[in-house]
Amino acid sequence: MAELVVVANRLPVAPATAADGTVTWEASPGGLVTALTPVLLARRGAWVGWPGTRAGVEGEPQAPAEIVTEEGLHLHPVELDGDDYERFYEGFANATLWPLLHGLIVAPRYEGDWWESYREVNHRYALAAAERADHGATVWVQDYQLMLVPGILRQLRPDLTIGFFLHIPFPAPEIFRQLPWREEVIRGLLGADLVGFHLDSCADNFLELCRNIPGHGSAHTGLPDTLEVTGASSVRRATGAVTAPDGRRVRVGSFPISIDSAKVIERAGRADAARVRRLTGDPAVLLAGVDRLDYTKGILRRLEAFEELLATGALDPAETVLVQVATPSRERVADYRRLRAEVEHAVGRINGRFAELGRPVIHYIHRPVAFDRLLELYRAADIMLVTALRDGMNLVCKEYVACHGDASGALVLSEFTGAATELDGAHLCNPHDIESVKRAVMAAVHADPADARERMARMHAQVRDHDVDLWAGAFLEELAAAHAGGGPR
Ligand code: ADQ
Repeated sequence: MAELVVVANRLPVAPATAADGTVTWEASPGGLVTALTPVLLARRGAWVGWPGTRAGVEGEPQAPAEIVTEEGLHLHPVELDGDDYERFYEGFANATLWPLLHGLIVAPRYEGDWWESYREVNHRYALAAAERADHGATVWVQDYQLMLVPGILRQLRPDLTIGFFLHIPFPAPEIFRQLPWREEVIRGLLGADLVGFHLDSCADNFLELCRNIPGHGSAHTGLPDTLEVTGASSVRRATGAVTAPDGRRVRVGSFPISIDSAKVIERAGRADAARVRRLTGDPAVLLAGVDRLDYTKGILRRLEAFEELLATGALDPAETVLVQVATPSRERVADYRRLRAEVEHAVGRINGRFAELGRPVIHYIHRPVAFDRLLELYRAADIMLVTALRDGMNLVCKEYVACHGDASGALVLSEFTGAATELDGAHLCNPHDIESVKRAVMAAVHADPADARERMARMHAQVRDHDVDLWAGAFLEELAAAHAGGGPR
């Protein structure tokens, strides 16, 4: 039995099938697992999540009941079959909640059978966590796929300390209130002792929503009591608290996530940036974009801004290259298929207009890329373009900044990313406004070298000093205090 259980949509593993058909489950590294591994090992931890293959689907490897990683982490697969995958994952999580919580960039779909599947699958995750958790254990639930889990767990296991962290934005209450099942989702979240967001603004949106839960009298909710910011650190603590329908005080706070900064800095030191510059034809200006191919990331508008800068001669097509890595994502969801077609159409059009033989102006990669290859690209890029229309935090810009400890490079950053509240040396832009994106790119191109170095050095220090360990530690510490003490300190 575990003292600490992490519940996340995915387990940090992926199946690898050898030539003879044997399947092994290999660790898929990421910031979250890196940060949580030491605490999980120290606290007889367990991780509950979906292994990434659909149960009962021919040709997809089936996970065993438990996977123990090389480091000794105990992983407990939750099964999703083909129907669950379509209705819970692609449907309610990614075609209802994802667009709703990102503020309606595309229209959310409200389908009753997706919601039924979401409830049912959330029960499954909660039961799996309840089975693994020791008496009085801590359970940390991650993200929008599992917003009902804290409430279900609270009913199953009142002895637990339960935390919830949302990795994506939380919108203004009037947007969230569109959701036909809003009361149940809010009640689900209020099963936690602590509900965490990246930003104060998201925590405030949630508090505001809770003050006016439709169908609940104000007697059931409380006003936020304090607005507390600890020290100069960007790891903030409880911004407020609300009273759950069962009378418990639930703390609400903001905890901006980060990356494994030391590891990225160390590996970036070995990255062969010259290789990337050579392969892209040694351009005078190398721009880069690295995103999941998702409509929240603003890739299309970014390409259009680049096209206009080439067309007007602000950027010289003979001297400028953009590398756009767009990782395949949610490819069966209609809005993602449409986006891919639009992005690839734009890449073709722009290369058709401006490329020469052997010299495309855009190098487009639609595949996962090994992390060391990404680091090479980050190291090589003169300007990183992070122009998301909305993004909870955005780790790509933090990875880029971590790679520029020598103070080279520049960051063009959307003001609608969480990271914009922390990386104050970026050239900020409004990604909905193509002129603003163009202005930010040209400001980065023409920046005074001393100013550019000072900006990057400031951002590098921020990311170096605020890593994902600090984030995880701050959340878990606040969670323990919330369980012990109720409302904000
Ligand atoms: P994402 O939307 O996935 O995360 P982001 O924070 O930028 O966005 O993280 C992407 C990660 O994937 C980065 O670590 C990046 O290196 C990696 N990656 C991107 N393309 C890749 C490729 N082709 N090959 C390999 N790796 C690739 C969600 C929220 C964010 C929030 C994070 C963490 O949407 O706002 O910052 O969770 O909370």
